[in-house]
Order: sequence, then structure tokens, then C-alpha cells
Amino acid sequence: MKIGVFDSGLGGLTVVKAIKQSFKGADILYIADTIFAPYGDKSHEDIRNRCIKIADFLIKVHNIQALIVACNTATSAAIKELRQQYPNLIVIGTEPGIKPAILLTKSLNIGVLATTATLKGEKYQLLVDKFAKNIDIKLYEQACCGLVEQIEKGEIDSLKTKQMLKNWLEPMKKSGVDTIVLGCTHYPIISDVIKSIMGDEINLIQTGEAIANRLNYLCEQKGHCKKHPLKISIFYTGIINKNMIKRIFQDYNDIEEIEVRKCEI
Ligand code: DGN
Repeated sequence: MKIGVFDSGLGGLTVVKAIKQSFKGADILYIADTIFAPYGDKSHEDIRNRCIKIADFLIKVHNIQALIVACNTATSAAIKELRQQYPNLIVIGTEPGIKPAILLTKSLNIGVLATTATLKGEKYQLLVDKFAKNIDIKLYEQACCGLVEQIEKGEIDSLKTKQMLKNWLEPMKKSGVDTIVLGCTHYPIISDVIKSIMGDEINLIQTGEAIANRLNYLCEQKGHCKKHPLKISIFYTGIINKNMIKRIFQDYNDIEEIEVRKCEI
């Protein structure tokens, strides 16, 4: 089986990592669309057109059976059209984990970190209306402008990145936030920095595991074979920081199984 996964850059690899942990028996083709990055401040229409181009490449050139939009921003802009365009394909999107955060918070104060496009999107509003309306929960939403770029550069614990995070997180800490939704797939890469500001006890909600479970479920339903070991190929469209790929997969000693190369889309 072949699974296509994409994001504007390295962030979706946090989802690939979760799939690698639980899903045996597929080849993963990952597109880091760095030439078009960041998606966060582009219009929904531009993001949607780009997503369709990437999906076409994965379907027509690589014959994938499942597509994972490992990007909250792209999901918010394009998931509906992708599902309409490819009705026979398994299409899974990524959305901020508001529901698990509500189940976990004790203080009833939840922080949501995401890109501007995700927070402004209709999909996010629907999610909030569905799970957080008419209950005693306060959401502290923060658009983290520039954070994806810092992560792409590999500036995980630089002074600038820490300062940006402090400016956003310290007010949340003062307001008693005990749970933070990582509403962008890049942000799990900086979990340790977030914990260093909020304290180790902070609950961080990411979505990789939920996506891997959904993929397992849908593949079983469709009877897709799960026999051969998982292989990962990472294609990038612009430039990529290869040290960051090693850092994201650092717990694995089989990193050499991951092929990294440039492609044009
Ligand atoms: N990883 C993307 C997301 O989850 O929204 C980042 C989008 C971007 O390029 N800013």
C-alpha cells in the first residue's frame, strides 16, 4: 500500500512519526512543500489550488491509496475539495484537538496555538462551536506568526524562538492554562521549549496519534494489505534542513531507511 502525506515543510513529519510507530505495511511518500511555504499566511484559494496540485502528483505519479493532509492550515482550506475531487481515495485531514483538550483540562483554561489561516478558517470555528460552545471553557487562541519559519530553519531553542514563545505563553500561564492544543503539525517539534516555559505538567495535545489510528481503521475497512515493512521517502520542493529530519526521527536507529530527495511539483 502507498500513503501520500504532505505539509508545507517539516511539520507533517510529526504525523509520519506517529504513523511509523503504529502502522506497519505501507510505503509513505511525504511531500515537504517548502517552495510554497509557509502556507499560514496565504489565501485559502491559493492553498487549495496548491493542495490539489500536490494530490494530483501523488495520485497520478505515485498511485497512492490514501492521502493524509498533515497540515492544519491546508486541511482548513482544502479538505472538502480534496474529498470531492478524489471520492475513491482515503483522505484524512488534521485539525486542532479541541475535544481531547476539553476532556483533559482541569482548570477549564485551554490555550490554542495555530497559524493565522487555521484560526481564521471556518473549519476551526465549527470545531469550537461543536465542542466548546455553551460550556464553561475559556479558549486562549494565539496565532503564532513566524514560528513555522523558525522551526524550518532549525532554530528550535534559539533566543529569538524562546522569546516569541514567552510572549505568547506567559499570559496563558498567568491565566491558569493547563492544556495547550498544538494546532499546527510543526509545533510538537518544540514541545520541550513550550514545557520549559509552561512547566512539565502542562498537557500538550497533538494529533499524529489520532490520525494514525484513523488510518489503521480505514485501511482495515477497505482491506488494504499490511504485509511489507514500512518505507519512507521524503520529497521536498524548495529547500529543506536535513538535520531537522534527523532530529525529528532521532529515536529511530533505522533513519537510513528514509530516502530524502528534491522534486518539482
Ligand atoms: N504544519 C502546518 C500546519 O499544521 O498548519 C504549517 C502551515 C504553514 O506553512 N504555516
